[in-house]
Amino acid sequence: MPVDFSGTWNLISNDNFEGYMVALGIDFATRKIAKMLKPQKVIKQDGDSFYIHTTSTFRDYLLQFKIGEEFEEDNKGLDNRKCKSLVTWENDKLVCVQTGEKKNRGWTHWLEGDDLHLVFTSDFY
Ligand code: VL7
Repeated sequence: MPVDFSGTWNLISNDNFEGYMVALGIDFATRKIAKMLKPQKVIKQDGDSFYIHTTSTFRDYLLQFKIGEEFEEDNKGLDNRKCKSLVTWENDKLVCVQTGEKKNRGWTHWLEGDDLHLVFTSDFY
């Protein structure tokens, strides 16, 4: 059985989200608001097609992609830097590489028990 990320997910913790936002150069005021948020994610997985809608009281972000197909991402309302993104499977993990100004930028999603995990990476410089 392949992994299925479909569902509605609510944030329960955001360890060092602050550090990631600092690495992206998000200003102090925005960081203070952003780290208090409890965003909700609605994920729809249909074969290799994904729809990931993250909503919060402050900002929303919609991501749609197909596994193995590179796409332009604008990160609108986040750090607003454009990048080229590619999502692939690494075993049961969903791994995104975001090529652009920030080196080693990307994220990984995986399931563990009843929880959805998400780790972001980015170099500071
Ligand atoms: C959220 C990281 C932080 C600026 C606002 C925060 C608004 C609610 O998790 C996300 O999607 C994953 C896929 O699940 C990767 O695309 C979207 C990323 C927030 C950047 C920058 C803080 C301002 C949070 C949208």
